[in-house]
Order: sequence, then structure tokens, then C-alpha cells
Amino acid sequence: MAGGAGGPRARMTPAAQAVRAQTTQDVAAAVTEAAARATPLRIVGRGHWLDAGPPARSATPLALDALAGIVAYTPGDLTLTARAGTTLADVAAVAGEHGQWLALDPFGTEDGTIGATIATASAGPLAHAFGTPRDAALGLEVVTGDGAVVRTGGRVVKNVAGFDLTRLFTGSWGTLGVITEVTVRLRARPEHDETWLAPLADDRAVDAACRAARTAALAPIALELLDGPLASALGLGARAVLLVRLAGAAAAMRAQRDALRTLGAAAPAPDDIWHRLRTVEPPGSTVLRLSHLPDRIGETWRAASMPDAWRHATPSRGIVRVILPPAADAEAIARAAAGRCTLIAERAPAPLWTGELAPMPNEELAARVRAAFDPAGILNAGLAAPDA
Ligand SMILES: Cc1cc2nc3c(=O)[nH]c(=O)nc-3n(C[C@H](O)[C@H](O)[C@@H](O)COP(=O)(O)OP(=O)(O)OC[C@H]3O[C@@H](n4cnc5c(N)ncnc54)[C@H](O)[C@@H]3O)c2cc1C
Repeated sequence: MAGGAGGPRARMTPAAQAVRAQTTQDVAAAVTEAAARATPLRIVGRGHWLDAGPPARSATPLALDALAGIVAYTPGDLTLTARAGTTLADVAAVAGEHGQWLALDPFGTEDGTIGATIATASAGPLAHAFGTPRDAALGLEVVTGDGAVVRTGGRVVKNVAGFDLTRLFTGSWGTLGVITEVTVRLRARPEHDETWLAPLADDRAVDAACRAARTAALAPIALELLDGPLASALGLGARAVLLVRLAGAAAAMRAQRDALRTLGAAAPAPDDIWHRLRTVEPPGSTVLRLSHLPDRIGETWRAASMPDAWRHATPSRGIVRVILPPAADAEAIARAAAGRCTLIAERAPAPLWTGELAPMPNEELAARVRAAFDPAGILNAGLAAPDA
């Protein structure tokens, strides 16, 4: 099962040359040298998502796609350890052989890496029931900005001693360290897994529909709201819909299908609907994420309304994602959201970062944490603090 390690050492030379790491030691050597020369490194998994976040400063690529392979898998413990460059598809294939899965469905292709998924804390609709990468990551191996190899957490669920650095590194976008190995919690795959769609009359029906879904005797593993234009782009008709993903054993499914009727007429959704939603964003789109308390979801939903935009929401997390075509006026939505909800840009044109997007309130503390882990400021420079 093991793979990836033991290959020839990566070539390390003038700092301007890209490095393709095969081992953790390659990563440590590349980072140590870059720190000594004060030349920034741009960490690259499979490179699908490098245009997300503020524009990173020009830097030498440190590629991790060859640092791949499963290191350990104990089906009885539901834990798996993989090198950072392993794709989500490879993890799914290995876990699937034992009727298990990693319940993370970030947007994008299946060949994104597990390292980038943890580094960006990217989560999709399954986060409704299973949480985000912070809940799935049990332990990490990380190379910090001074070239030190650090192990956090463990390979078993009960190991929770000390500071929870695993949660700190998860979602730090490679600005505190290069993740080289990841241990995750798997889950048993449900016996049945089916998705239903319940159409909504219009945007005004959102509050009532979300309330009904919350109070019904339902325990969906995903509950996602799509607006009419997005539903139409996915081939689901032109009205807003609630997608309800039910899973479990046969008896539980029967009870849930009955409860589903309280949401009105529901019809089965196409089998590949979640794949369609994950991959719907056209290249060059601007993607913004608005959030507020879950019981304010209707308000957030309406604040995100804009011509030509597609919207979808995870009501239980209070999150609305807005996908805008390349030439759209993203500033307008940023202004509309100001003061009404939190706005985070996932992908956005460069001027938006220095214009409408205010710095995060905890930026000073975040800068001190970055200075502690990456004193030379060489890891994904510019990504966390565009003005720095
Ligand atoms: C909210 C959200 C929405 C997303 N939507 C999409 C989408 O529509 N399409 C898509 O393809 N992906 C999307 N992603 C990214 C995606 O979910 C995963 O992060 C993964 O698929 C990207 O894989 P990659 O290997 O190509 O990453 P890359 O594009 O190579 O890297 C992504 C980021 O993670 C950093 N990084 C990568 N590996 C490591 C590591 N081992 N240690 C530290 N930092 C690292 C990189 O420096 C870069 O900043 C989204 C992420 C977020 C947060």
C-alpha cells in the first residue's frame, strides 16, 4: 500500500529553481535553504486552486504531487494516514475497499490533494452532518518555515494531549508550514445514500423551508439550498430547490422518506447531482462566501442576490456561496454584504482584495502566529496578508 517515498532526492539548487519533493526530507531541505536565502516558496499540490485567496507574491514553486501514497490504514480504527500529495480520489478508492469513506466533499475535482484540502480547510455540503476538515484531521506532519519537521495530534482518535496544532495548521493555507502527511478519521459508508429535491416557490419561501427542514424528523447528511439559475445550470429546472441527502439503513430510510413529505412534494435527484454541484464553477469565476447565524439564513441569502450570480447555501452552517461570472461587479456584492454578514472571498479579482475586503479583525494576532512558525516569511508569502 505504501508509495511515493524512497525516490531520488529532489534537486536543490539555485533558489529560483522549482523543487518537486519526493520525501519529507526534501521538503525540509527546500524550506531550510529558502529560509537561509530569504526567497519565498509557493506550495503547490496539484495546482487546481492556486488563483484562490489574495494574489501570492512571485515565488519558487515547491511541488508536492510526487509526495504521495497511503502510509498506514487501519480499517478497524477508521483511521488512515496519507502523504500530502495523495489525491482525494486515491483516498476514496482505498477506503472504499473496506466500505469506508472520508466524508469531505470540497468543491472542485476529485484529483485535488488531501494536503491542500486540509491546508485550505475546504468543505462542501457534507459538512452539514460530518463537519469540516478540522473535524476530520486527527494528526499532521508539517515542515515549519525554519525547516523543522513537526508532528501534531496522532494517528488515533483518543490522542488529544498538548496544544491542538492540528487545528491551527488546518485552514492556514500553507502560511505556517508545509503539510507533508495527514492522518484522518474515516467513517463507515452508509448502506443507502439518496438525494431528493424539494422545489421552493421563490426567495421569500427560503426562511419557511429551512425552518421546516430543521423541525422535521429528518437527519439528512447534506441539506443544500440552490437558487433557480444554479438549479437550471445543473439541469434541475428553473426554480430554487432544497437538496436533501438521506443515508442509513433500510428501516431508517423509510421513516426519513415519510418525514420528507412535510417539506412538500419532493422528487428524486439525479445520482450525480453532488458531483455536478462540486464541479459547476466555470474557470475565472469570482466566488464569494457570505455567512451569518444559521437562523438568519434567509437574510444572508437575499443579501447575496445579484443579477447573473448563482447562489447555493448550507443553511445549518449559515453559509451562502455566490458564484459570479468573470466580468461581474464583485464589488457591488461586497458593498451589499458590508455590515450585514461576514464576507470571505474564495476567488476574486486582485483589486477586490485591497479595496472592498476589509482586513480581518484578528490580523495582528495572526501575523504574530505566522512570525512564530515562519520567521523568514517565506511560505506562501502574500497569501494571508495581501498588503504586507
Ligand atoms: C471554499 C473553497 C472552495 C474551493 N473550490 C474549489 C474549486 O471550485 N475547484 C478546485 O479545484 N478546488 C477548489 N478548492 C480547493 C480544493 O477544495 C482543495 O483544496 C483541493 O482540491 C485543491 O487541490 P490541489 O492539490 O490542486 O491544491 P493547490 O491548488 O495545489 O493548492 C491550494 C492551496 O493550498 C496550498 N497547499 C497545497 N498543498 C499544501 C500542503 N501540503 N501544505 C500546505 N499548503 C498547501 C497551496 O499553496 C495553495 O494555496 C476550494 C477550496 C476552498 C477553501
